[in-house]
Amino acid sequence: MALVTYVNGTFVQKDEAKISVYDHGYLYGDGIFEGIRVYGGRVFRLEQHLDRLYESARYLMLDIPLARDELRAAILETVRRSGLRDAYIRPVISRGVGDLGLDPRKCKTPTVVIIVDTIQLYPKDAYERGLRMITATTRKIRPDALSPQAKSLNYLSNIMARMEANQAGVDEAVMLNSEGYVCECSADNLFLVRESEVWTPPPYVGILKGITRGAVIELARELGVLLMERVFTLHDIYTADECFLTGTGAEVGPVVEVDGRKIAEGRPGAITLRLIAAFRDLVRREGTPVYTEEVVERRA
Ligand code: PXG
Repeated sequence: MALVTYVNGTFVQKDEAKISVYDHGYLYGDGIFEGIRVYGGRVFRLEQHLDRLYESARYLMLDIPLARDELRAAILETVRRSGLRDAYIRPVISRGVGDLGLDPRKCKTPTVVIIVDTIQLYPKDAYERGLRMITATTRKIRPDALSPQAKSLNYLSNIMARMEANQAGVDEAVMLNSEGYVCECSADNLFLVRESEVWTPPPYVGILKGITRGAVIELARELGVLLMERVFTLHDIYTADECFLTGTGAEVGPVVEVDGRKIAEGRPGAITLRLIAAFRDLVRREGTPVYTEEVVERRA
Protein backbone atom coordinates (compact mmCIF):
# COMPACT_ATOMS: atom_id res chain seq x y z
CA MET A 1 0.00 0.00 0.00
CA ALA A 2 1.15 3.55 -0.71
CA LEU A 3 2.03 6.03 1.99
CA VAL A 4 -0.95 8.11 3.04
CA THR A 5 -0.98 11.66 4.39
CA TYR A 6 -3.87 13.51 5.99
CA VAL A 7 -4.04 17.16 4.93
CA ASN A 8 -6.84 19.30 6.41
CA GLY A 9 -9.42 16.52 6.44
CA THR A 10 -8.46 14.77 3.20
CA PHE A 11 -6.37 11.62 2.77
CA VAL A 12 -3.91 11.90 -0.11
CA GLN A 13 -0.90 10.05 -1.48
CA LYS A 14 2.55 11.16 -0.32
CA ASP A 15 3.31 13.00 -3.60
CA GLU A 16 0.03 14.90 -3.47
CA ALA A 17 0.41 16.09 0.11
CA LYS A 18 0.94 19.84 -0.28
CA ILE A 19 0.48 23.04 1.69
CA SER A 20 0.63 26.73 0.72
CA VAL A 21 3.92 28.65 0.66
CA TYR A 22 1.98 31.33 2.60
CA ASP A 23 1.53 28.92 5.49
CA HIS A 24 3.23 30.44 8.54
CA GLY A 25 4.58 27.01 9.43
CA TYR A 26 6.65 27.32 6.27
CA LEU A 27 7.34 31.08 6.45
CA TYR A 28 8.15 31.32 10.18
CA GLY A 29 8.26 27.84 11.72
CA ASP A 30 5.04 28.87 13.47
CA GLY A 31 3.55 25.55 14.47
CA ILE A 32 4.01 22.35 16.42
CA PHE A 33 4.52 18.65 15.78
CA GLU A 34 4.79 15.21 17.32
CA GLY A 35 6.67 12.05 16.42
CA ILE A 36 4.89 8.82 17.37
CA ARG A 37 5.71 5.18 16.69
CA VAL A 38 3.49 2.24 15.82
CA TYR A 39 4.78 -1.21 16.83
CA GLY A 40 3.02 -4.34 15.60
CA GLY A 41 -0.19 -2.42 14.87
CA ARG A 42 -0.27 -0.59 18.22
CA VAL A 43 0.44 3.09 18.73
CA PHE A 44 2.93 3.60 21.55
CA ARG A 45 1.76 6.04 24.24
CA LEU A 46 -0.63 7.86 21.92
CA GLU A 47 -2.39 9.62 24.81
CA GLN A 48 0.90 11.06 26.10
CA HIS A 49 1.76 12.32 22.62
CA LEU A 50 -1.69 13.92 22.34
CA ASP A 51 -1.25 15.51 25.78
CA ARG A 52 2.08 17.00 24.69
CA LEU A 53 0.70 18.17 21.33
CA TYR A 54 -2.24 19.98 22.94
CA GLU A 55 0.11 21.48 25.56
CA SER A 56 2.45 22.75 22.84
CA ALA A 57 -0.63 24.26 21.15
CA ARG A 58 -1.71 26.04 24.34
CA TYR A 59 1.78 27.45 24.79
CA LEU A 60 1.71 28.91 21.27
CA MET A 61 -1.96 29.94 21.55
CA LEU A 62 -2.63 27.79 18.53
CA ASP A 63 -6.17 26.44 18.28
CA ILE A 64 -6.01 22.92 16.93
CA PRO A 65 -9.18 22.83 14.79
CA LEU A 66 -9.94 19.23 15.82
CA ALA A 67 -11.15 18.03 19.19
CA ARG A 68 -8.84 15.50 20.79
CA ASP A 69 -11.17 12.59 19.88
CA GLU A 70 -11.30 13.75 16.27
CA LEU A 71 -7.55 14.13 16.04
CA ARG A 72 -6.99 10.70 17.62
CA ALA A 73 -9.45 9.21 15.11
CA ALA A 74 -7.72 10.98 12.20
CA ILE A 75 -4.31 9.69 13.34
CA LEU A 76 -5.56 6.11 13.62
CA GLU A 77 -7.35 6.33 10.27
CA THR A 78 -4.22 7.63 8.52
CA VAL A 79 -2.22 4.68 9.88
CA ARG A 80 -5.01 2.27 8.87
CA ARG A 81 -5.02 3.61 5.31
CA SER A 82 -1.25 3.24 5.08
CA GLY A 83 -1.61 -0.45 5.93
CA LEU A 84 1.61 -0.29 7.97
CA ARG A 85 1.98 -2.26 11.22
CA ASP A 86 5.32 -0.68 12.09
CA ALA A 87 5.34 3.01 11.33
CA TYR A 88 6.23 6.54 12.37
CA ILE A 89 3.44 9.13 12.64
CA ARG A 90 4.18 12.82 12.29
CA PRO A 91 1.24 15.12 13.12
CA VAL A 92 2.10 18.72 12.23
CA ILE A 93 -0.19 21.64 13.09
CA SER A 94 0.86 24.99 11.73
CA ARG A 95 -0.60 28.46 12.13
CA GLY A 96 -2.03 28.23 8.61
CA VAL A 97 -2.13 30.52 5.60
CA GLY A 98 -1.58 34.22 6.29
CA ASP A 99 0.08 37.18 4.62
CA LEU A 100 3.82 37.93 4.56
CA GLY A 101 3.80 39.59 7.97
CA LEU A 102 4.32 37.43 11.00
CA ASP A 103 1.14 38.46 12.84
CA PRO A 104 -0.68 35.17 13.55
CA ARG A 105 -4.04 37.00 13.58
CA LYS A 106 -3.86 37.01 9.78
CA CYS A 107 -3.94 33.20 9.75
CA LYS A 108 -7.54 32.16 9.96
CA THR A 109 -7.30 28.36 10.14
CA PRO A 110 -4.42 26.21 11.34
CA THR A 111 -3.19 23.59 8.87
CA VAL A 112 -3.41 19.99 10.07
CA VAL A 113 -1.14 17.41 8.49
CA ILE A 114 -0.61 13.80 9.60
CA ILE A 115 2.21 11.96 7.83
CA VAL A 116 2.55 8.20 8.20
CA ASP A 117 5.84 6.73 7.03
CA THR A 118 8.75 4.72 8.39
CA ILE A 119 11.88 6.10 10.04
CA GLN A 120 15.43 4.97 10.72
CA LEU A 121 17.31 7.64 12.63
CA TYR A 122 20.76 6.03 12.89
CA PRO A 123 22.25 3.17 10.85
CA LYS A 124 21.25 -0.27 12.16
CA ASP A 125 24.78 -1.33 13.05
CA ALA A 126 25.11 1.76 15.29
CA TYR A 127 22.85 0.00 17.80
CA GLU A 128 25.26 -2.92 18.04
CA ARG A 129 28.58 -1.05 17.99
CA GLY A 130 27.17 1.96 19.86
CA LEU A 131 26.77 5.58 18.80
CA ARG A 132 29.57 8.16 18.68
CA MET A 133 28.87 11.73 19.71
CA ILE A 134 30.47 15.12 20.02
CA THR A 135 29.45 18.11 22.12
CA ALA A 136 27.90 20.80 19.97
CA THR A 137 29.12 24.38 20.31
CA THR A 138 25.51 25.39 19.62
CA ARG A 139 23.74 25.77 22.97
CA LYS A 140 20.14 24.86 23.76
CA ILE A 141 17.74 27.76 23.39
CA ARG A 142 17.10 29.20 26.83
CA PRO A 143 13.72 28.35 28.36
CA ASP A 144 13.06 32.06 28.79
CA ALA A 145 13.44 32.53 25.02
CA LEU A 146 11.38 29.57 23.81
CA SER A 147 10.04 26.71 25.88
CA PRO A 148 12.00 23.52 25.23
CA GLN A 149 8.91 21.64 26.47
CA ALA A 150 6.93 22.78 23.44
CA LYS A 151 7.60 20.69 20.36
CA SER A 152 7.56 23.65 18.00
CA LEU A 153 8.55 23.82 14.35
CA ASN A 154 11.60 25.85 15.38
CA TYR A 155 14.37 23.24 15.40
CA LEU A 156 17.23 25.31 14.00
CA SER A 157 19.53 25.06 17.02
CA ASN A 158 19.04 21.27 17.03
CA ILE A 159 19.78 21.18 13.30
CA MET A 160 22.94 23.27 13.83
CA ALA A 161 24.02 20.73 16.46
CA ARG A 162 23.25 17.82 14.15
CA MET A 163 25.33 19.48 11.40
CA GLU A 164 28.24 19.75 13.83
CA ALA A 165 27.95 15.99 14.40
CA ASN A 166 27.89 15.40 10.64
CA GLN A 167 30.97 17.60 10.14
CA ALA A 168 32.79 15.64 12.84
CA GLY A 169 31.80 12.34 11.21
CA VAL A 170 29.88 11.05 14.27
CA ASP A 171 26.28 10.02 14.86
CA GLU A 172 24.93 12.61 17.29
CA ALA A 173 25.65 15.78 19.25
CA VAL A 174 25.21 16.49 22.96
CA MET A 175 23.74 19.91 23.63
CA LEU A 176 24.50 21.94 26.77
CA ASN A 177 22.46 24.78 28.21
CA SER A 178 23.86 28.30 28.39
CA GLU A 179 25.43 27.48 31.78
CA GLY A 180 27.25 24.46 30.39
CA TYR A 181 25.11 21.73 31.98
CA VAL A 182 24.25 18.70 29.88
CA CYS A 183 20.76 18.83 28.40
CA GLU A 184 20.01 16.40 25.59
CA CYS A 185 20.91 15.48 22.01
CA SER A 186 19.57 17.01 18.79
CA ALA A 187 16.39 14.89 18.91
CA ASP A 188 16.90 12.57 21.87
CA ASN A 189 17.19 12.61 25.65
CA LEU A 190 20.42 11.55 27.30
CA PHE A 191 21.18 9.15 30.16
CA LEU A 192 24.35 7.95 31.81
CA VAL A 193 25.20 5.19 34.24
CA ARG A 194 27.69 5.68 37.10
CA GLU A 195 28.32 2.98 39.67
CA SER A 196 24.99 1.29 38.89
CA GLU A 197 23.03 4.56 39.19
CA VAL A 198 21.25 5.92 36.13
CA TRP A 199 21.24 9.70 35.75
CA THR A 200 19.27 11.89 33.37
CA PRO A 201 18.95 15.69 33.41
CA PRO A 202 15.79 17.14 35.00
CA PRO A 203 13.38 19.06 32.75
CA TYR A 204 14.32 22.43 34.34
CA VAL A 205 17.79 22.43 32.76
CA GLY A 206 15.94 23.03 29.47
CA ILE A 207 15.07 19.74 27.79
CA LEU A 208 12.08 18.24 26.06
CA LYS A 209 10.35 15.85 28.46
CA GLY A 210 10.63 12.88 26.13
CA ILE A 211 8.00 10.18 26.15
CA THR A 212 10.64 7.51 25.57
CA ARG A 213 12.60 9.06 28.46
CA GLY A 214 9.52 8.65 30.66
CA ALA A 215 9.12 5.01 29.61
CA VAL A 216 12.79 4.27 30.33
CA ILE A 217 12.55 5.92 33.76
CA GLU A 218 9.60 3.61 34.55
CA LEU A 219 11.44 0.55 33.21
CA ALA A 220 14.58 1.31 35.22
CA ARG A 221 12.50 1.54 38.39
CA GLU A 222 10.69 -1.73 37.55
CA LEU A 223 14.05 -3.42 37.05
CA GLY A 224 15.17 -2.18 40.44
CA VAL A 225 17.82 0.11 38.95
CA LEU A 226 18.38 3.30 40.92
CA LEU A 227 17.43 6.19 38.66
CA MET A 228 17.75 9.89 39.41
CA GLU A 229 17.05 13.11 37.59
CA ARG A 230 20.04 15.29 38.29
CA VAL A 231 22.12 18.05 36.81
CA PHE A 232 25.51 16.98 35.47
CA THR A 233 28.40 18.13 33.31
CA LEU A 234 30.54 16.70 30.52
CA HIS A 235 32.96 15.50 33.18
CA ASP A 236 30.29 13.06 34.38
CA ILE A 237 29.77 11.75 30.85
CA TYR A 238 33.48 11.37 30.07
CA THR A 239 33.97 9.34 33.24
CA ALA A 240 30.67 7.41 33.12
CA ASP A 241 30.39 3.62 33.02
CA GLU A 242 27.66 3.75 30.36
CA CYS A 243 25.75 6.26 28.30
CA PHE A 244 22.63 5.99 26.15
CA LEU A 245 20.03 8.14 24.44
CA THR A 246 16.27 7.82 24.06
CA GLY A 247 13.76 9.16 21.55
CA THR A 248 10.79 8.08 19.50
CA GLY A 249 12.89 7.88 16.35
CA ALA A 250 16.06 6.59 18.02
CA GLU A 251 14.30 4.34 20.58
CA VAL A 252 17.05 3.41 23.11
CA GLY A 253 20.54 3.70 21.63
CA PRO A 254 23.85 2.95 23.35
CA VAL A 255 26.52 5.69 23.23
CA VAL A 256 30.15 4.50 23.31
CA GLU A 257 32.17 7.60 22.52
CA VAL A 258 31.84 11.31 23.37
CA ASP A 259 34.30 13.97 22.17
CA GLY A 260 36.86 11.35 21.20
CA ARG A 261 36.78 9.72 24.64
CA LYS A 262 35.60 6.15 24.94
CA ILE A 263 32.89 5.60 27.53
CA ALA A 264 34.38 2.91 29.81
CA GLU A 265 35.46 0.07 27.48
CA GLY A 266 33.81 1.65 24.44
CA ARG A 267 31.09 -0.98 24.21
CA PRO A 268 27.33 -0.82 24.98
CA GLY A 269 27.00 -1.28 28.73
CA ALA A 270 25.13 -4.00 30.66
CA ILE A 271 22.42 -1.75 32.15
CA THR A 272 21.92 -0.10 28.75
CA LEU A 273 21.42 -3.50 27.12
CA ARG A 274 18.91 -4.53 29.81
CA LEU A 275 16.95 -1.33 29.27
CA ILE A 276 17.01 -1.79 25.48
CA ALA A 277 15.58 -5.31 25.90
CA ALA A 278 12.96 -4.10 28.41
CA PHE A 279 11.95 -1.27 26.06
CA ARG A 280 11.56 -3.63 23.09
CA ASP A 281 9.39 -5.86 25.24
CA LEU A 282 7.29 -2.93 26.50
CA VAL A 283 6.44 -1.56 23.04
CA ARG A 284 5.08 -4.99 22.03
CA ARG A 285 2.96 -5.28 25.19
CA GLU A 286 1.14 -1.94 25.25
CA GLY A 287 -0.34 0.63 22.87
CA THR A 288 -3.55 1.68 21.18
CA PRO A 289 -4.60 -0.95 18.59
CA VAL A 290 -4.93 0.50 15.09
CA TYR A 291 -6.61 -2.30 13.23
CA THR A 292 -9.32 -3.63 15.56
CA GLU A 293 -12.89 -2.57 14.72
CA GLU A 294 -13.43 -1.11 18.13
CA VAL A 295 -10.48 1.02 19.01
CA VAL A 296 -9.79 0.49 22.69
CA GLU A 297 -8.55 3.62 24.35
CA ARG A 298 -5.73 2.95 26.75
CA ARG A 299 -3.88 5.29 28.95
CA ALA A 300 -0.17 4.64 28.76
N1 PXG B 1 14.59 15.89 22.78
C1 PXG B 1 14.24 16.59 21.70
C2 PXG B 1 14.78 17.95 21.48
C3 PXG B 1 13.35 16.02 20.77
O1 PXG B 1 12.99 16.72 19.72
C4 PXG B 1 13.28 14.03 22.14
C5 PXG B 1 14.14 14.66 23.02
C6 PXG B 1 12.75 12.67 22.47
O2 PXG B 1 11.39 12.73 22.85
P1 PXG B 1 10.40 11.50 22.63
O3 PXG B 1 9.10 11.99 23.15
O4 PXG B 1 10.38 11.22 21.15
O5 PXG B 1 10.94 10.39 23.39
C7 PXG B 1 12.89 14.71 20.99
C8 PXG B 1 12.01 14.04 20.02
C9 PXG B 1 12.82 11.83 15.43
C10 PXG B 1 12.61 13.15 15.88
O6 PXG B 1 12.98 11.67 14.22
C11 PXG B 1 12.27 13.35 17.18
C12 PXG B 1 12.06 14.60 17.60
C13 PXG B 1 12.20 15.64 16.75
C14 PXG B 1 12.56 15.45 15.46
C15 PXG B 1 12.76 14.18 14.99
O7 PXG B 1 12.82 10.94 16.29
N2 PXG B 1 11.67 14.86 18.89
